Amino acid sequence: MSIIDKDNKEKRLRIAIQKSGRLTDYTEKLFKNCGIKFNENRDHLLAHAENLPIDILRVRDDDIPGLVMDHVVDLGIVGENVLEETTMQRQSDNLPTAYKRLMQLNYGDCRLSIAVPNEMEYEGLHSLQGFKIATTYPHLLRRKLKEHNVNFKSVLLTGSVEVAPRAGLADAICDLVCTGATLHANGLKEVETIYTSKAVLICRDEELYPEKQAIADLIIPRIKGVMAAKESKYIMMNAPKDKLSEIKAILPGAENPSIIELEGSQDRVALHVVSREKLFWETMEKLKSLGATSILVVPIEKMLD
Ligand code: PRT
Ligand code: ZN
Repeated sequence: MSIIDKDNKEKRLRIAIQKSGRLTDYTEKLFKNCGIKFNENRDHLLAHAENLPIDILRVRDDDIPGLVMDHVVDLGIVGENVLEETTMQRQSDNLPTAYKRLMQLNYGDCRLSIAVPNEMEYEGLHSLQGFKIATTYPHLLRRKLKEHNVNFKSVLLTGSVEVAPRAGLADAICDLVCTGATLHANGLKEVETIYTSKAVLICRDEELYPEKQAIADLIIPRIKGVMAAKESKYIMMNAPKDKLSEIKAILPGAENPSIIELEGSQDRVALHVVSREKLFWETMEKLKSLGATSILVVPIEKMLD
């Protein structure tokens, strides 16, 4: 019997996530915050959620788009870079490429960039004419260079791309960058960003069985709620009544703050507000200069509008 039997196939929502890598901790934390309880042992390919009809399939990130496009799983979380590259690869292989993009998530940020040795004089994409470029993303690279009529040869590497120029395998590389430290450590400089990426939640492009749709309808708003909460803060302070309008004007997203009387005080009140934007130190300092005291900025765990 397959690890996923027929009954499960129709009734339990299947979600593919990265087994072990840069997206895994964030994804597992997201699921926990959404109230999905599951076995955290990453050696288990399939984890059944304990409290909801959800099965989590742990796989390599590169396999996630195909699992969704082939309808093996219902939802998947993957980097946009992998999704886009795999889509183009599958198009050239005449494989199905349909999927629904449900939402971008707020982790997995990176960019796909071209980098060349530090000593090279780089004057624009035409400087790459005739180059050998090592990459794991040949389709994204080709799409960009084709737009600029640059001919090149791609050298496909699935790991350690950054050592290719030094090893004499290529003249330049096209790889994911986050802080830039890896490029720096390998004597390379970033010269062009060709794609920016975050993790995304995708769904198979087909109607789900009603039981599964009901679970999806339950957890998708929860995921949105966790995302929104992460960006939001609960701000509290005590403030002079005669400065309230000035204070409200500088508070991000403070259209409807709660104003609460302070016992024993005629001229000061407490102000509470949910802000969907970041509150910068500079704003807090301005609030203080307007007479606000006890300014507290508290993270929000969950939010349902
Ligand atoms: O085993 P599996 O195939 O599942 O994992 P993987 O090794 O292919 O992927 P993994 O875990 O490295 O990355 C998963 C996803 O995280 C990527 O597809 C991106 O969407 C996203 N992501 C975010 C990154 C980075 N940041 C990142 N910095 N993926 C890779 N890197 C690598 C990059 O390739 C380079 O080697 O980190 C290095 C550069 O980092 P900096 O900080 O030195 O610039
Ligand atoms: Zn991978």
